[in-house]
Amino acid sequence: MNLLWTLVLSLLLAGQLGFTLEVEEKKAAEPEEPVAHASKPDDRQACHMWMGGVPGTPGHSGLPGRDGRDGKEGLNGEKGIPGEPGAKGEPGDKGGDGPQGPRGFPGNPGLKGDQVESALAPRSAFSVGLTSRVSAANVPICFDKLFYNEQRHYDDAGGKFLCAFPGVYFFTYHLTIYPRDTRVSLYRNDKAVMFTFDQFQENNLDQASGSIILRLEAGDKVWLQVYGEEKHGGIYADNTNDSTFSGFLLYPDAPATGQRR
Ligand SMILES: *[C@@H]1O[C@H](CO)[C@@H](O)[C@H](O)[C@H]1NC(C)=O
Ligand SMILES: [Ca+2]
Repeated sequence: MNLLWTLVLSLLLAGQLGFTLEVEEKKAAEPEEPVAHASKPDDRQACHMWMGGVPGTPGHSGLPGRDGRDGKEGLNGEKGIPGEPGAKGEPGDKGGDGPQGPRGFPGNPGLKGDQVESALAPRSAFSVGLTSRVSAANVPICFDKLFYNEQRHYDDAGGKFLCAFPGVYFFTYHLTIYPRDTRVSLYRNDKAVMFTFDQFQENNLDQASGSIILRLEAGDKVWLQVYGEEKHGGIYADNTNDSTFSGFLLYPDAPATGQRR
């Protein structure tokens, strides 16, 4: 290969040399031509005069050269146009619970409560009467006409008042007496504590009455009954003549009140 290249180059060099010599001869032969022409040979003219050789076949491509050295770092370019905002991202996961905050200040005092003592105070009262005459002795008189018995502390079937709240109680009775003498007692737990006696006047109507204040314990019982013989039972009642028995809690004992506060 090298040999071939050397041959080609030699041929070209020889051609050039011949051409130069030819020009020198022309100069001498034609001195009237401008000098400028002499220094710059006319190729076309030369081609006309020369018998050019057959162009050589193009050489094969050489091997690729080695990579050049890295160039110097260029200057910073101009600042680019800001890009458009990206799409909104999806919400992230919920975070965990934070630490407990500090203790708050004490609140303001509450408003004063309503007066409820009267609503919570124990209540006990009854007022009853007879619907018919009573003559049986030594048994509780059963008052079956109820004027008031809201707490049902008076047992209208047994005729006895049952104390629910310990305290001081007031009892009173107003009896119509007809047609015989009457002895009546107020009992507390199977013991007569008060006696009333009426002597009946012929062709008349009598009244017998009594009142008492007693301290009672829860469970105590109070009632009226005729004492003595049946002939002493003249407690009377009809549509227009009543015989009544009433009682109520005057005031409860302090402990009972305290329990309900
Ligand atoms: C009861 O009282 C009325 C008057 O209101 C009288 O007419 C009647 O006779 C009385 N009952 C008895 C048994 O006396
Ligand atoms: Ca009398």
